Amino acid sequence: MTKKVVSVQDISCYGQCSLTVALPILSAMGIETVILPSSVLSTHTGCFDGFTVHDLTDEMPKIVNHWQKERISFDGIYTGYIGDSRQFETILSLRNQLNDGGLFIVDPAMGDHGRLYPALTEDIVEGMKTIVSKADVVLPNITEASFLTGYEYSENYSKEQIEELLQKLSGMGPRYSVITGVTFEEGKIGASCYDKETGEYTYYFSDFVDKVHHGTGDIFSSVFVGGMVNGMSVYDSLRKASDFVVASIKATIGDDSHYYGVHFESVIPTLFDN
Ligand code: PXL
Repeated sequence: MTKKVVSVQDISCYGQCSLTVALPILSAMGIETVILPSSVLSTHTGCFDGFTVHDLTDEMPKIVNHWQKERISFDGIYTGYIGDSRQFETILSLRNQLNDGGLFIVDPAMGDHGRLYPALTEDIVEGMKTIVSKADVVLPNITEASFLTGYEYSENYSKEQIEELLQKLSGMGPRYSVITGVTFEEGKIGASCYDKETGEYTYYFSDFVDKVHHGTGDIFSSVFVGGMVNGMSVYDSLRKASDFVVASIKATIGDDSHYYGVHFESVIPTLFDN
């Protein structure tokens, strides 16, 4: 049966992140993808000045209420960038529409390199904690994990510190805590997962290629969500997501005009295989 996932995040019209990457990726993985846009921006806020923002906080509960009346339900709820803290309540009410065995997956897309994204404030961190506490899966990078847990941010975490951070996240609620952008040795980067039900840590590392690219967190999360909702193992979901990000970055090398995202389109066919 085709799985159905609703993704709650902004539409950055230009810039290859959030819904404009989640939609094609989840669809390519055979998942019916429903969207609940949280805002519409002219571009993402990562490397453009003067971006416009149209907030959709008031529209979101109306959309969810209509879906509730229509008895529409989901196999997954996947949240990303949230620009207004009033939206967390709507997300929690949407959670009632999750099918049995469905996954509530929170990518707390709030920042990178130790800082919050420019348009975000502390109340987003506080609100994000409320939905993380109800999530099955949380998918932060190291910056976001530090904001959520109160850990001091550092570029260099030891394996023990990452595992402590994973434990802290799982103590907030989720069964699966995944931290992305983890590196313990030069030239390798990957993701780590702690499953608090089995007590198991899972790692997947790839070669670090080129430089840090914007939008790769959203691409990783979209593929990981697709894998988990389709019933793949944690390891295979980490592998598929990491390999897809690396292939997308490789497809972008040499195109300096593409500073704001990665060319993931040409590697979409690799999503069709396990
Ligand atoms: O990629 C995360 C993201 C999503 N949405 C918006 C952003 C960013 C990162 O900068 O600005 C609007």
